[in-house]
Amino acid sequence: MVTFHQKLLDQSKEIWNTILNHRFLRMTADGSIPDNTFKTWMRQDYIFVREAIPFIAILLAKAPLHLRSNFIDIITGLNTELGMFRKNAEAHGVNLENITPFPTCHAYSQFLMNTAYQRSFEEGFTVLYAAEKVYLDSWMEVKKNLKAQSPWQEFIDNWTSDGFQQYVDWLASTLDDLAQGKPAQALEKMEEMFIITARYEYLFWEMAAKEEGWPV
Ligand code: MP5
Repeated sequence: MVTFHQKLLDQSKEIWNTILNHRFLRMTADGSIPDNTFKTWMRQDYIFVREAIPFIAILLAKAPLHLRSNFIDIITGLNTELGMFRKNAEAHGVNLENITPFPTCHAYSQFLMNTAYQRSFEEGFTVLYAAEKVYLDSWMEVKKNLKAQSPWQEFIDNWTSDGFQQYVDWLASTLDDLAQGKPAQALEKMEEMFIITARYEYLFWEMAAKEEGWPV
């Protein structure tokens, strides 16, 4: 039988392929990415990771008891990751003070908050799985096609580490457990959240590649 997370991945194959072929990832792998483009991503993702902490905290409040300590660990991990961003920002002369989210980063962060507050724990968990799985697969794609050591190596290593892979595997199997026995209508909502998240992930690479900004 196909597991629930596998079904989600099968349903979004086309979106996934489009994400993995994104020029941001290709240019990062072959070393042709302009510094400013990568730094744009760095600033925006710093905001995203920072805003992911309250998203996880709200999910923690809704989480079944046996998942609480996992959620505490996720928050700690995000906090550590912010330190990695600050360290690399300093090394590359990127200012992380007074940065504001671009439209896509803003909308995606708002979507996280709205999901955590308004939707079921299972739907929120689906969003978390989708976001992490995209990052694992995206950075794996970069690693696979890497031409030489990258100036952005620490980011590549972060989301391709054994620890991160194990975390994403855990998310997948926990999602399968959560989906077990749920009515079709609840599963459909989870499927919808998965696709919306994957689409936001595509937009996030696009935002960085075109250095989006606000038109006015
Ligand atoms: C992640 C991220 C992965 N950092 N940014 C986006 C836009 N999507 C997913 O999350 P984490 O918590 O950094 O592993």
